[in-house]
Amino acid sequence: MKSPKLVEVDKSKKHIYWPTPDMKERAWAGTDKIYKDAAKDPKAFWAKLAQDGLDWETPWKKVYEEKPPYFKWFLGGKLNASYNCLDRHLKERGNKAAIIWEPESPNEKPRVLTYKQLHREVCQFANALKKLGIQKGDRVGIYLPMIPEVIVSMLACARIGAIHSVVFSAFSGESFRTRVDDCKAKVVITCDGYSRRGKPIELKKQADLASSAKSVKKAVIVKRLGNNVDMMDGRDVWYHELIAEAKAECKAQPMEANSTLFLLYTSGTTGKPKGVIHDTGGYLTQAYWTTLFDFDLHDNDVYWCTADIGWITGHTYACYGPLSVGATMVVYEGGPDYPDWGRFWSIVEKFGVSVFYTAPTAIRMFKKMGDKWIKKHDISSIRLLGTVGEPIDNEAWYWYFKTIGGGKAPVIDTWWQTETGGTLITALPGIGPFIPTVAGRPFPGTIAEILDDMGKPVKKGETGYLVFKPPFPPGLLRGVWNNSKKYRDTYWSEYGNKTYFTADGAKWHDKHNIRVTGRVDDVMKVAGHRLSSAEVEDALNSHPAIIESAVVPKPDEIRGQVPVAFIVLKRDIEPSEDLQKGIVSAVKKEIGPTAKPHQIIFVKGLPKTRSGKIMRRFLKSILVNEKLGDATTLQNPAIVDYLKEVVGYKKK
Ligand code: 6R9
Repeated sequence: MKSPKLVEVDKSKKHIYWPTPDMKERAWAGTDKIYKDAAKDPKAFWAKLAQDGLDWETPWKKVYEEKPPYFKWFLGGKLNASYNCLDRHLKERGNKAAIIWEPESPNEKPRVLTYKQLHREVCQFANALKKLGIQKGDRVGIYLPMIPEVIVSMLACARIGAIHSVVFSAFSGESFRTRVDDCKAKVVITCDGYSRRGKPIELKKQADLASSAKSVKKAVIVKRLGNNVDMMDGRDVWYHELIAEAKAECKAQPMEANSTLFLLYTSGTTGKPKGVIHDTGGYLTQAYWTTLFDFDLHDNDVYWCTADIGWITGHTYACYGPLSVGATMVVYEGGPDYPDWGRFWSIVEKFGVSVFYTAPTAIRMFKKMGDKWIKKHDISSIRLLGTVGEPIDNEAWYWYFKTIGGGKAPVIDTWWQTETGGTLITALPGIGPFIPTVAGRPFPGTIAEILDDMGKPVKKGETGYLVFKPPFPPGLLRGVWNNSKKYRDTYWSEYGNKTYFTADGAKWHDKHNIRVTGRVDDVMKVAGHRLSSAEVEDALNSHPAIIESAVVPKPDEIRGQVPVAFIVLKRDIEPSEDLQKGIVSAVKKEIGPTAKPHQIIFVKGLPKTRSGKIMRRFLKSILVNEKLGDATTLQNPAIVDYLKEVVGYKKK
């Protein structure tokens, strides 16, 4: 295949690449007529996609309905997500590999599950869950590393109409417990342990914190590491024993399109993570079509999304999306640097990966480690590259395009959020253009706008707030578990209840294409993972030596941003190195390693408004030597000079 062509350099000196004729030809979406047609009647457009892409048990009665800030798609229609990911492929693709699983250790053999085999195991585990008392609508907490059983567990829940809540396995046991408590999970699924960079992690021990929650009746344990674990009588059961005695047929439960498929907890601006609710029909429609269009998947592709299943990217693009289109996907258990920095590229070579989807933080890391790791492997099978998680900078974009893609694979920069369920702004591979740092166009049938403070659309080149207008994308969240106030306040209050607020800044690069500049609230992106100031502050403030704290992001070359903590100690406590270490490890224990403050600055006070709100933006600016805004609204303006001195602020 020929390279995408660099045809123009526009006024902003950005290089603009367009797809080659053969890219256009192979693409599911190859002309921009699709945007025009979709814009004419977005509801009809999505209805056609839902019909063409998915198998429905019962047709819907109404395509779309709005009761702001709530909305529904495909009302009355019934379908099952697990059926759409498995059963319907059996006839034509039964023996095609659904999952190629690569274990952490290169010495351990990969495991391939065909669609038939995956279907069988999902049915067995679904039957087992039923036996354990799980019914339609019940919640199941999943706390597993990247092993096939995590996908089996999700699909088994979906099959019987249970709602899964997956928690990232590198989060602490406390984090898992909080989420299990919030959704009152009846069953939790975890494993004995797993290995990370060759070191054993005893996951069951951490999971026990959640298994002892009042709502939990049973804990299912997958045997992965083979370490000794204490099994609690009457509560803990082995996964393999359940599977061994379960029947291999289990009818998929038809679910109303708007019934909840899963919850995924994510950070917001307030302390407790919120359980984002995703529905079945709308979510799956968007997952299916964005996977097909964005990555232009065909039957001979080997697709690899490197995201962990604990994030939305893992849910949509390492489970529901690729499986609903019948793709072959690689699932890798370990990290990018184990046993060395060539690991990802050895996997690409080994399985002939053709579509590779990762995050800017990983791209920057690979770039830093040097091209020698890449040169050791033949990665010429790659024909398309994806990126997600944060804005990608020019240098990282070019490095990715040239070194990983060999200058022939387009870089598909996909903007989206946990809340949007699937990608919403991206260039499509058969349509383009591909412009470094510019995510691209709103997906066909979705309506994005960029507004100023007053709610007016901004002019080209001006930065504003990215929002979406009705009809809302079918994959958009349907609520926050147990907290409709949070749902309204977070997403539907900035510009009223008919405008979805993303909390991202953005600008129009040209008439169609959007450049997303990043978050505008107190949520940071640490190595692509969302983390709120409030969450880390909560963890800090529970430390006995701390009175109060403020956490702000600082730019970091590799991780994008890292948290820095300003801490006020109790009166009689002196700062010390030991105390610092103790504080860092307390945060790690409470939340997990991503949340670890990179730097701790002990101060005697924090900048506050008259109503007592901490003004984090002052701390942020002081940290990066930025010009400071108006300090007159502060309760304690003198604190600013003091903080400048402590931090070593240079500019005026
Ligand atoms: C999928 C995911 C969402 C936030 C989002 C934005 C940032 C994601 C991006 C991007 C610029 C991209 N973000 N993709 N910014 N360009 N291609 O990352 O979900 O973890 O919920 O984070 O990530 O700030 O608001 P989530």
